[in-house]
Amino acid sequence: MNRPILFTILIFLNTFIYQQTISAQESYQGNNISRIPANCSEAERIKIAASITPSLRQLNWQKQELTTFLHFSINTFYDQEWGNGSEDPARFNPDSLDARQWVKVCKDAGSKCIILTCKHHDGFCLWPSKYTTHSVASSPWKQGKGDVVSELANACHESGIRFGIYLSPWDRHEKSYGSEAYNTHFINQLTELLTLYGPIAEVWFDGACGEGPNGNKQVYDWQSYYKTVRTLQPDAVIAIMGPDVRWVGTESGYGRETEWSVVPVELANPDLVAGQSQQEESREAFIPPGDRMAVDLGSRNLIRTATALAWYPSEVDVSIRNGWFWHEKENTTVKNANKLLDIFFCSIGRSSQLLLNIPPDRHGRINAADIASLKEWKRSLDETFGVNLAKNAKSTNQSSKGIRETAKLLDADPFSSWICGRNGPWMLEMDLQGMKTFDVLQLQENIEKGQRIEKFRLQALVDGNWQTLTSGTTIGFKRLLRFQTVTTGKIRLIIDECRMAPCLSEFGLYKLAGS
Ligand code: FUL
Repeated sequence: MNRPILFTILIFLNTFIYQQTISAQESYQGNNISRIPANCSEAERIKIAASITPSLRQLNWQKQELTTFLHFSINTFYDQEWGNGSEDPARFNPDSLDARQWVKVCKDAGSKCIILTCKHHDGFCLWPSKYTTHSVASSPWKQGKGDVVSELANACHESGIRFGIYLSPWDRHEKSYGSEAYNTHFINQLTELLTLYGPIAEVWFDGACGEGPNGNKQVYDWQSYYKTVRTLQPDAVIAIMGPDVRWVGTESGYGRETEWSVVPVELANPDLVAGQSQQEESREAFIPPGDRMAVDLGSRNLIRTATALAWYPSEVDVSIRNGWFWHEKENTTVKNANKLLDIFFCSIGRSSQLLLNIPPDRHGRINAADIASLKEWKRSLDETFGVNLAKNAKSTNQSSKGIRETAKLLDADPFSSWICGRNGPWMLEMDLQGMKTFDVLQLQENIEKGQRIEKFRLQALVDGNWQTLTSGTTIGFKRLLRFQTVTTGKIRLIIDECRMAPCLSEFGLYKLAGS
């Protein structure tokens, strides 16, 4: 063919493909809930499960990987975790509150979103709510003219980090709590937060309530709360007591080894979540062995009896300290970088979002002890994940088409995937183009196509024998596995079980910093 014509055709095709890619992203809708017809066959049921995908807001949330939680309020000044609502606002007086410092610390640690406890269970509001006097407006801080929510929201928007709100449904100060009038009060406060502070990425409704048998019982109007969020901030995910993000079931920082984002729809029922949430101030019940971590939420066996399935991904919340709020005595027991690294592998590396709490102190600043741990943690993460040692790998067991598609596993794009046939097991053999030493495997599925992989293993050719380095069950958005350090030039990934064809999007091999 004449060269200029060929060139023109190529440019046309390129532009066409590029536009297709752009419009595909813009028009992404997701199909995050499906009914399962009665008498559905096993194969149809699996096909339905494999075709459930995140909504756009869930997809954008999942990409964040790390969100930081800031527990800061009147409790900070009372050295307590749960206030009873009788706290005096006069005690709230940080002398050098610096929301920009909070944002810098969180951003430097790799966080993409910050959630602030705008109102904890004691009812004290960090913004001057029109609907109560129990707020910063009654405090000496900035002569009652301050607004912590506004300072943080502005600092977040300024630096391009997303902003989320925690608003406790349980309110131990508000007199209307326990009556229908409280639902109106709650929606009024929610409306203030959703309209006065720019874009909100996440709304965190806590399920905790410690009212004993003689306490006030509030019948929450969840549907109206959700409608308020959807109307005023349609891009925000509603977490925990909400339909978009599921609490993992522990506050230890360690998610499930087998983590399905596709689960029976009943798991999003707020009454069920509330029953499992904190009922007393002590947190001991929320760390192993007393946590609420059912091992299996989405296996074939479990979904066999489900009537509807939903994309409902998990969030792992954990504090960098023992408590959620800042306590001076905990300055010396901040989790160190190694502990945070372990948590990273067992939360983000188990297809969950990590919601890491970093509580500002009484000055209104994040303490040096927390910053030191975070810096060291980030340094070791950057060192570990800086270079994908498989980046030049070439597949050795596929057609030339297969080789091109292997490149999609190495392009750092979690939404481009390796396409393979329907029937397994599936094997990808790769030549690493030289001897490499590594001890971490990273796998990602293209969740725009669903979560499908159920069982996989990684092997290396060592002294002429294929040796299994590690194996696992689910992958989801991201799976990280550590294993004994190995040096090899050839590896293979075998996917033994999968719901329909695998849509693996990323493959990485790394060497742990300092190992
Ligand atoms: C729990 C609350 O009771 C704790 O105080 C904290 O806010 C944690 C994140 O959620 O349910």
